[in-house]
Amino acid sequence: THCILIGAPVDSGQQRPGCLMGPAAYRVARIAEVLAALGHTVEDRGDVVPGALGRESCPNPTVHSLPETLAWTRALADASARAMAEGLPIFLGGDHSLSLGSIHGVAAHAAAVGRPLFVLWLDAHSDIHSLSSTESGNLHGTPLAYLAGRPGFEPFPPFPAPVAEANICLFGIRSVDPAEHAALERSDIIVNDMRVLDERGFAAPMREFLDRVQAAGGMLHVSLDVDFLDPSVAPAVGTTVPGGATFREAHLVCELIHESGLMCSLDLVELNPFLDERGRTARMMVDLVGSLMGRKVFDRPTRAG
Ligand code: DIR
Ligand code: MN
Ligand code: MN
Ligand code: MN
Repeated sequence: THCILIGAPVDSGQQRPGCLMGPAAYRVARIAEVLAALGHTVEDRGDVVPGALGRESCPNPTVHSLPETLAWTRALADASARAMAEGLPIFLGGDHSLSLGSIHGVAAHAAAVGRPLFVLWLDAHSDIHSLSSTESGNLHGTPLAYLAGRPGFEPFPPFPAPVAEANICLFGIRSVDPAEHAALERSDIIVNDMRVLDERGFAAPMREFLDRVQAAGGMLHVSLDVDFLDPSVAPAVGTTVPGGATFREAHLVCELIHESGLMCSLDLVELNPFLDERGRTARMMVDLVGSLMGRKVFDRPTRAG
């Protein structure tokens, strides 16, 4: 596979500084070398630079940094659509608002080639607020509503080819705001929250979803939020939530995705290296990328320290 690394040092979607160091941390954790060692070709396109800021606003006064997030969305959508034509883009975030742009470009490409797009959301949160429903004003909590083509995104460019809600799978969620709960209740989005995964395990629900993508001849975008993981294995994120995926559960999910051969694009989001313990979370994420791209946990060399 031709892997295209795209740095997305976005931090306008939340309010804790540090996410803009994410792309550098992934490079220091040797993401390119890990991919190359698995036999992939790797092209690092450096960091995306957003264009000039506009003066957009919206009626909800809690929403902040809207012009910044719009500038990122436009620039990332562009970079994403171009990369999709040439390989498998891996977006190095940056907070989760980067997915407003990355998936915009992925969806445009999927529509152009006439294949249905499926989205797997590995996260503690459901990120399905609109600009009007968000209470925090943090736009990293909105990309799922945008890509589903839901209303309430007025200053944003219209989403090119909204993803059918039955093609969206939330996996690992355990923190859902009341407005998000209401939105999910009247939707066809597949919700594998932690309660479901505790009862059924991780493998069966993941296989069910991957089988649906396969049966539809679909393309799969994977959006991996650091807080999908339990804070004990991935502390470097601004919004830790206890009770997340363990090391083994997360690698299992990644190996199943790899074995399906369906993944066309990947977001790595919410890493905040300023909160990390000597690069531990960055290395954990790079290890998961290794599993997503063909490494087996049993093949991993033991790592001292
Ligand atoms: C919360 C937290 N639902 C919000 N969201 C996220 O601010 O809307 N935290 N995505 O990572
Ligand atoms: Mn942003
Ligand atoms: Mn998220
Ligand atoms: Mn999250």
